[in-house]
Amino acid sequence: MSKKQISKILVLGDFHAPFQLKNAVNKFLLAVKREQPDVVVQIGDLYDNWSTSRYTKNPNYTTPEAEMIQARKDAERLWSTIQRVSPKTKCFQLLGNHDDRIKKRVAEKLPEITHMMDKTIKDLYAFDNVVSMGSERDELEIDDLKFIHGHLSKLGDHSKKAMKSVVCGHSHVGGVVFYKYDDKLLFELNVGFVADETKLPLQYGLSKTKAWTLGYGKLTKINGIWNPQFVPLR
Ligand SMILES: [Mn+2]
Repeated sequence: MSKKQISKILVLGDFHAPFQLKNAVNKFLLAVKREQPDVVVQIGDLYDNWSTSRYTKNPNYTTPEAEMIQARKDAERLWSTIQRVSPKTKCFQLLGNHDDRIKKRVAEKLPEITHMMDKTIKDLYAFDNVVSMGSERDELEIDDLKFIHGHLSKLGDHSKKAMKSVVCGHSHVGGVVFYKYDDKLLFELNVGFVADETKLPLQYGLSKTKAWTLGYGKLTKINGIWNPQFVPLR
C-alpha cells in the first residue's frame, strides 16, 4: 500500500451474488458513504457459483447462464456504487472457496483445459479501479493486517497460524477475538456475511446456518492501534 496513512477500513463479507441480501448490502453502502473509508475490501465468495457446485442441485432453480449474468451485474453495481459514494476509497477484491468452484469443476471434468479458464476467471473478477487478487491463495496485507477469505471455522485459528492480526470471512459468523502472542496483542476479525439465507443456494442445513450473523467489518486506527469491530446488521 502507498505511504498515505490508512486509518479506516470497511470490510464486506461473503456476498454470494446473485443471492446477496439487498437490504444488508444497502446498509453497508450507507456506511461507506457515511464513513468515507480509506479502503474497502470484499473478503471473497463474491459469487456463489451455485451452478458449478458439486452438491446436488435443483436444476430448475436457475440456469448457469442466468445466475452468472445476474451475479456479474450485481458485483459491478456493488463496486461502482462504492466508488460513487466514496470516490477516494481504495478497493480490493479477494477470492473465496466459492470463487474457486468454476475452475475446480473444469479441473475435474476436463483437466486438459484448466489453464484456459484463467483468463475467464480473471475477467469475472476484474472491476474498474478495483485491485483483484488472482486466486483464493493470494493474500492482501495492509499496514500489518492480513486479509484472507479464510478456510477455518474457529475464530482465531487463522491468526494463530499466521502469527499476525487477520481479517477474514468464510464461516459467516462475525466476531472478534484478541490474544497475546510474544508480548504483542493480536486479533482475528471475522466480518460475517451479507447473503440471503432464505435462498435455496444458501440452505446448508440449520445446524450450520443458525449461527450465521449478518454484518460487516470496521477497522479504525486510533493512536497507532487497530481497533477491529464486527458491525451487526439485520
Ligand atoms: Mn461463504
